[in-house]
Amino acid sequence: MGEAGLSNIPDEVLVIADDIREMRIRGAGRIARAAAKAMKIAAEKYSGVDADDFLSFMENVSKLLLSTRPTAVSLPNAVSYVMRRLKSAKAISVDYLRKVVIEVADEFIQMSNIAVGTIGEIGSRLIEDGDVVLTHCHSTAVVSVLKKAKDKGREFKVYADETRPRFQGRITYRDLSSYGIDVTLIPDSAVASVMRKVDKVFVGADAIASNGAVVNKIGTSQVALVAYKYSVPFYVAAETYKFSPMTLIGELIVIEERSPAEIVSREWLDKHPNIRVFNPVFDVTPPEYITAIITEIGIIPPHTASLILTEVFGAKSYGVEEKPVEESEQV
Ligand code: RUB
Repeated sequence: MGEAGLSNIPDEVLVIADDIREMRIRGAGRIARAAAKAMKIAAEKYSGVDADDFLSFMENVSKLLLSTRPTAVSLPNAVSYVMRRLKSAKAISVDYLRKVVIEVADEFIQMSNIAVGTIGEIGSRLIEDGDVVLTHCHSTAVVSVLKKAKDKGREFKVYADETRPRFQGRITYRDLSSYGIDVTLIPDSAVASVMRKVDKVFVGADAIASNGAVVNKIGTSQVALVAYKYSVPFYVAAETYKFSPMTLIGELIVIEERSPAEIVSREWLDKHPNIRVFNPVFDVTPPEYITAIITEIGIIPPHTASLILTEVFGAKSYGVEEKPVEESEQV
């Protein structure tokens, strides 16, 4: 977005957008809640009086938030959750529209937090005494499952892989160990060698396509492949707003690529200017490798993802303009 579009966006909103882009706010669920919070702040701080101007201001805020990271579908889903209700509200006054944004943003945040708690409750039922669990990256939904299992007194151990290059596995380690869960950090390269001791794998999701494929942190599909080879159940814990409605109409999920400096240091890059680095930060796990997806509305097999999409988002909610075919093509 050009400077003009940013000029009247409040600093707090710009800071949230930057925090998402630079991964100080990360993880699909937190990104979605932060986006909703940013929209609420934007509405609260808006000082104009014209309802149409308010709408274009909120469109600009949406564009800014959507430009931060491309993969986690929770972000556009959160933004359109608010924008859809704003657009369908009667433009009585800016005060009224502001109230709509604030209420709907709060509603999304609350719904999201409840979903994570419900997934924890449902997912914890899959953990049995003596289980050894493996997880990849840092997922609030997976942490919720494991903490809930601990609350219920289940005795289990966790392997958290490091998740290079950004080491989100260390966040998982800290979260779980501070909760009294028996957790061991392993390098990503040790996944195959520990898998024979593992009973269940749990990972989160950034996006779920209508065919049940799961997009999550780079390395997830390798973990899934190894789990499949050793017949270890592979569970995905994901709120329903991680399902991508646009995949139902053929849109692909964009896999974010980040700076080479996340893989090797800037100094090293300067010394080796011709080095080529590829840093995709998510990958796609096909539905064949996924045992089940744990959502807040129940545990579903991956191939039923399209039903969740039509159930939760409604058949006509994908933002596709309805157009008849040209007259000459009509039958
Ligand atoms: C985070 C990541 C997480 C999912 C699910 O990637 O891939 O596994 O977002 O997390 P990044 P949650 O660190 O690049 O944002 O369950 O917290 O939504």
